[in-house]
Amino acid sequence: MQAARPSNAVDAVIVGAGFAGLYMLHRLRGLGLSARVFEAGSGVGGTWYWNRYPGARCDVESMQYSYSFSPELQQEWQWSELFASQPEILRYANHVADRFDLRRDIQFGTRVTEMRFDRATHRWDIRTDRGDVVSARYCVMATGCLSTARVPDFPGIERFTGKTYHTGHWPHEGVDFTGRRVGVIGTGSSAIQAIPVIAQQAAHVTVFQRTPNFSIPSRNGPMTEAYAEQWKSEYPARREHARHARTGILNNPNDISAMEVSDEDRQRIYEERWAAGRTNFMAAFNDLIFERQANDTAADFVRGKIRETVRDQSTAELLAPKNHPIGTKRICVDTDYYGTYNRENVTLVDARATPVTEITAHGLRAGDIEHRFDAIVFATGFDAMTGALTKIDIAADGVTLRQKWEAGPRTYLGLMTSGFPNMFMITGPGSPSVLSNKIVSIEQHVDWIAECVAYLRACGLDCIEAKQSAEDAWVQHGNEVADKTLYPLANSLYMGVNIPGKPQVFMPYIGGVGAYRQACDEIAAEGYRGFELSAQTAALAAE
Ligand code: N01
Repeated sequence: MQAARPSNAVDAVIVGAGFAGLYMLHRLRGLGLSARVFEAGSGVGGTWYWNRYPGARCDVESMQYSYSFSPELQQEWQWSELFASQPEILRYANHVADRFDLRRDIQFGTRVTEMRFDRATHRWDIRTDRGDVVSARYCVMATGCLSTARVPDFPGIERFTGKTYHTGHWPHEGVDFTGRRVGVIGTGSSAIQAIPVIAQQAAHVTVFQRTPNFSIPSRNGPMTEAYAEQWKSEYPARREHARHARTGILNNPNDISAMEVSDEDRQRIYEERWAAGRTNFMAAFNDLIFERQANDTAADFVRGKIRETVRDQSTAELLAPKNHPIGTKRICVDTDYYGTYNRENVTLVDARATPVTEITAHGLRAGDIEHRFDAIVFATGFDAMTGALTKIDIAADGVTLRQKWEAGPRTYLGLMTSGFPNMFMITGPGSPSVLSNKIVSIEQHVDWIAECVAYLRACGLDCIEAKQSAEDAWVQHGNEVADKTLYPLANSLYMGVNIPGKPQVFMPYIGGVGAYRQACDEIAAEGYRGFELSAQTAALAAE
């Protein structure tokens, strides 16, 4: 690889200008470091830049799904709805980029393609698809957990004469489905938000469902001034509380077992949670993700709600999930998802019994039937957690990250992986990431990385690398914690099951955001236990 010219040397390269990359840039600048951000999109916002499908909004309420690092920002920004829509979240990301003058260090429309670590200089050489060659002491992968959209390898896609869309790569100008026959493949969080909105416009929507998901009504509505003020007046305490909560979300947890209460009380509690809406439903009892019997009570309740809502009972039965405990696949939050199946123009197809086998010129084939469409929406998800990292050709000491992670990702704290010094990951596999309020987890990682870099500089050091032994112990700990829960019982993206050939390991850390933060803080306080810290004097002299 051609070496970077000295003028192309920076202290840090950050890959991605989503919520993680933006805050990382702000923190590194605050330490006096030079940094350059490469972003594939033409704007900031990451997941909220790409996922512009109809109905896209966050399922964590806006007062919680927002940065806490700037008291002025969190006091001044006004959210219009309890759960902000994608356009509003994107406006917020743009506001943050402008407010903190971040754009001047971000190069848009540029994808990092290759990274090589040089042991002699303790620096990374980074190449992009635009021909940039940059040298950086540190690389921060702010690449997102759900940024590599995936369309299954259906034969015949190129033959289709209509339009195809992926929810994670939605056209910026929007799509008008008026009068069109639309096929939607997939029933994950994205589809569950998109289907009710597409159905209001399209002539007909046919949904191909392989695995039904549990979904809870969001009960979204306008943000009242009183509600926002209540949050804002207590922000410091509430944010601190969230940082130590299990999911990084204040969700009104009820610290008793579902089996400790009478049937009537349990039903009443579920009814109250259902009426209140949002993912708080899973905090109704403290053992829903640990004990099958407890979990079954919650799953039965939601199945009952589906049967109550959907008039056609064969459709209701198909929509009622039975092959995984509730919450072990990402619980969905919706606006009128189940009710949408009562519309005349919506049909549900069991893609488990009759799988989609090919795309044809005029639609798709599922079982013996050819369904004809003007447009097909792939709501088929992402190569989650590792896809964005392994897509880049990253190597150190002749070993690529793809080779190292061939049998599944291995990290220390989800922050670094041994053998790849000075490369940090934000919300990487092995950290709570997709199981948490992502902004809480992003801020925690960014702060940890910034403090780590400051520590290295204060000590005259320039290199940090996870020790193999520490990584092995963390991976083992992560597996032990996951095995105590019901999560491994589901074929979920957390296990990599949705990608053919991907090793099936439980990727996120499920020990809880608070416990995880405590572990990270203790490790840092003990001089970065489990990491090898060093200085390359020749390299320092050359700087
Ligand atoms: O993707 P998914 P997503 N034939 O992987 C189906 C976050 N998110 O974009 O389950 C037929 O969940 C697949 O079926 P199966 C959130 O973290 C957040 O919806 O593999 N179907 C599944 O139904 C979420 O977890 C928000 O059997 C096929 C669907 O496609 C993550 O993003 C909103 C198929 C993929 O579902 C991903 O959600 C949206 C095939 N060949 C997303 N291949 C909010 O904050 C795949 N499928 C609200």
